[in-house]
Amino acid sequence: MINGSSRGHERPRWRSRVRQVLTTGMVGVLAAAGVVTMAGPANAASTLGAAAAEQGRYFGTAVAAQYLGESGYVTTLNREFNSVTPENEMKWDALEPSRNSFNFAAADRIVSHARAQGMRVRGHTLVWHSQLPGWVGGLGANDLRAAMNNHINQVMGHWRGQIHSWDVVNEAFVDGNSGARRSSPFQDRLGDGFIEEAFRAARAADPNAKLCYNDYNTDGINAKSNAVYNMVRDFKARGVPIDCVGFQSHFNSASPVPSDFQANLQRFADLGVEVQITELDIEGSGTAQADSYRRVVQACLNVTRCTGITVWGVTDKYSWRASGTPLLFDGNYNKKPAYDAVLTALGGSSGGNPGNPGTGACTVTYTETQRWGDRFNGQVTVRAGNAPISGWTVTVTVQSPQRISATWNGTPTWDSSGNVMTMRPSGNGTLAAGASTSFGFTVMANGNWSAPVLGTCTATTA
Ligand code: 9MR
Repeated sequence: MINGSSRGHERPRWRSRVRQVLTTGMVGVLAAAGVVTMAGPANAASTLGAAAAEQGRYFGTAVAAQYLGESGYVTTLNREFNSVTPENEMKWDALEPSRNSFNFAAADRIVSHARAQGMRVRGHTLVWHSQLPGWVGGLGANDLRAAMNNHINQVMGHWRGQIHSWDVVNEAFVDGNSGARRSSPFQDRLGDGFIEEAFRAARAADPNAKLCYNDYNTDGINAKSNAVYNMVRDFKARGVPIDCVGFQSHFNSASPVPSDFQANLQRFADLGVEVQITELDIEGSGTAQADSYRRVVQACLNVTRCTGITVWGVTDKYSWRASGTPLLFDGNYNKKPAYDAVLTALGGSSGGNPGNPGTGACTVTYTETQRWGDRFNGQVTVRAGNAPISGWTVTVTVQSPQRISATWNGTPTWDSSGNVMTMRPSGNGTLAAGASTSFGFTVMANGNWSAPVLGTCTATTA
């Protein structure tokens, strides 16, 4: 039996009808009346790539060719991701170690693997001050211009038609408050115009690839992102070919997800370019890390032109942050709380790890069970881990102007914004090891059909 409870001032007249539908199974009647019935638990996307695809996005990872022989790595890569970025194999030092002598082998292995799996490829990166072979820095202006254009032509030509987006120019601005260009052979010899020149050469070399400018510490609104913004606005005004801006999104405690992350993505999108989150990783662990990941995913989903997210590696053990744990899978390819947060934010639903979580823990999965013209019903399933629990707490966050207007099978409390509902059991919260229970709620969409965001399940033990 469903225990209805609703927010006092918003008790909806139709709530009893929802209860009736749920208790008497009149879904067919609603469907005949033109009501959309959403996928049930069995159909919810259970991988990052599939869940992102249902949101019209891709979900990618950086890949290093040397791990393609490791079964845990490849299994996880193939199962979860539908876009890859070669982590180092398409950089100048890897591809053109001496002038006009190209070595595509390692990058080709990644591209072949991706294409065989139906994954997209992001090209990274054509013109960058780092991982640049010494010979480039020794060239005079005319030679350097010729070498840059040749590098772009040869590299893009090699994979023409196979790369969905290219980071044409990477990290060309300094950190800090000046908004100035970073010193590099390109900047120092060719001046500010090198970026525009690179983009024009890139458009000619592979007209179907999206051409991106990519940088870090540009994730919030600050002097550096303002400088990039002004450049992109100028490019758009003058018809310089640029299609996308990449936000690397390397976060840690000193550089957390900025509060204006979404606003920053949106202002770039409003210039008429795609925005992509290109190298996401977030230092930390547990709930705090999961919450940060969730915010990043939600920000992307809230920006129509945010077309995809790439995390900077499959597993913590191969992260460029040598002693860090910034990714979605641990060193044994177990899904971390951050994984569950991302999948849930994408509207997917995880089967969880067999044998995981451990003693005293619980997991949550979300499913949209029904949709009407103005609202949808969500169901959250709470499952105990390997040990019994005596109670549980889960937060459900909706995006304003969405409102939760009814709940059942749980006792809700609310934060002051009214967007965050904390749900606890309505009666005895005991769950045996591996057992599950569900609660439900109705969200008035008010035009926003984003899935609510679940917090990590917190268990209490007797
Ligand atoms: O993850 C990459 C690491 O393996 C390399 O040693 C490093 C060398 O510069 O580059 C790392 O990737 C960087 C990316 O290409 C550009 N943005 C910053 C990334 C992390 O440093």
